[in-house]
Amino acid sequence: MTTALDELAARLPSLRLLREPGDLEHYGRDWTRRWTPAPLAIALPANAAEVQGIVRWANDHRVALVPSGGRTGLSGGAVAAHGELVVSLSRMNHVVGFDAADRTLTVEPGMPLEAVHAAAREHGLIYPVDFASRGSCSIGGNIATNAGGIRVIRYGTTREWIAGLKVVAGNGELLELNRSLVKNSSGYDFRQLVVGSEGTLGIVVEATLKLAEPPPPAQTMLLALPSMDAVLVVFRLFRARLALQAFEFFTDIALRHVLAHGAQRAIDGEFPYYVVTEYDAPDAATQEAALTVFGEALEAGSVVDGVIAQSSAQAAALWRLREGITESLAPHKPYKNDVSVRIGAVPAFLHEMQALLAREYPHIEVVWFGHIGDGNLHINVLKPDDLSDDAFIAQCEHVTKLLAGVLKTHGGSISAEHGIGLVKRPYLDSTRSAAEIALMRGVRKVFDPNGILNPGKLFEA
Ligand code: 2HG
Ligand code: ZN
Repeated sequence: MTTALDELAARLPSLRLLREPGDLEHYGRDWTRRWTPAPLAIALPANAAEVQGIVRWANDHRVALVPSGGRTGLSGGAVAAHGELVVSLSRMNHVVGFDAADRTLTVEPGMPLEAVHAAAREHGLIYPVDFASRGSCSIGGNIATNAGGIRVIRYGTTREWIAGLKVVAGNGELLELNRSLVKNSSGYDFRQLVVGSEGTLGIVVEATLKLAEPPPPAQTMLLALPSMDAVLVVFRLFRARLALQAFEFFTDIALRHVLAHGAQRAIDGEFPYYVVTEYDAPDAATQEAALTVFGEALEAGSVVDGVIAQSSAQAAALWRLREGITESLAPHKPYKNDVSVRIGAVPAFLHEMQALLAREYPHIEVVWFGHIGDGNLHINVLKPDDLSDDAFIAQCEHVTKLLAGVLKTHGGSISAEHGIGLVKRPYLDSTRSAAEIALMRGVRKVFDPNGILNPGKLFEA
């Protein structure tokens, strides 16, 4: 009997297909680790024509597709647990071109973020979106989730750096979105609709990225702080007086895990909160200004200790305290919340959220960290050894429902930068109105009439 997969192989004879159990396991999951991978097979297209062929085949046979990048996602957006064909873009990982006049870099979607950074630097420019999984995540996945990271405070999210996209829509059409134009007032901007669509509208086969001038030389500072209120006070002070590139906070519990994972302590003593901040400091005057601001914070009691990196190796060691958190928590099977509110709403939201977490997780370790300058907090709840996986997730989902309610009253979002995927799907309506969700579903129907692209992600299939 000829299977649908045999027919795909016959249609696209040079398409690489993997069917070994080890490959199904590897490509069927992302960093969530909650679902058991069970894809039909893995396709590794080499070009846009093969992607188009796969999408047309999937429509003919009504086979669901899961677009797949570096699978570093934290919301289950790249999980294939129901016989889907995983479309891994990992072989489409080349630079297509650089345009000096436009200051754009055109790349294939499977390129790791770190390789994009390196390619931009070859031209004396930067691609400024950056975060800890840079070595493993892919630019296509960054686009699918509108990834943010540690420099949003200066540069914004992925969305702001996309000049144009080539996308194979769910109906098999190859779309060239925005043609990398700076100005284009000709109707709906489908490029921006695809950014953050989590693989439910189309598969990105090429992206033209905007590049920027490198920032001035920076200094990296680690601060120890007495309270969450102090973190907010210091943020306001530093933002007013320094040209911030990053302002990231974490708690003592996060620090304990990173240190246990091999990072080096940079400040002696125990403090409840820490901040890693980076700011432009190209000359003696700006470095002096930073010291003055630090001194003022110290005198006011909003900072208790601090250290300024004296070399790039020291700066990297300070960054490791922040960037190593996710990896250090992974063995504890964390349940992750990734929430945001407007910067102005942070203090009120924090107080309500702190009370909620203390009440609902009395005997459970909860680790906070994140991009406080963007109004974005990561809350990782660690599974106690004596609780089963299912009981733990049930408890976390109960609390997330309450948290979603708090977010709704503060006008926030249940997913700041990780995407909705499978994990946040039940809470989408805390961030989007019923009218918006209905429109989202309608848009999906137009792009993907048969619902073959990443069904079940974002909303129920
Ligand atoms: C980060 O900011 C990432 O490091 C991961 O968004 C956050 O592990 C997390 O919850
Ligand atoms: Zn983050």
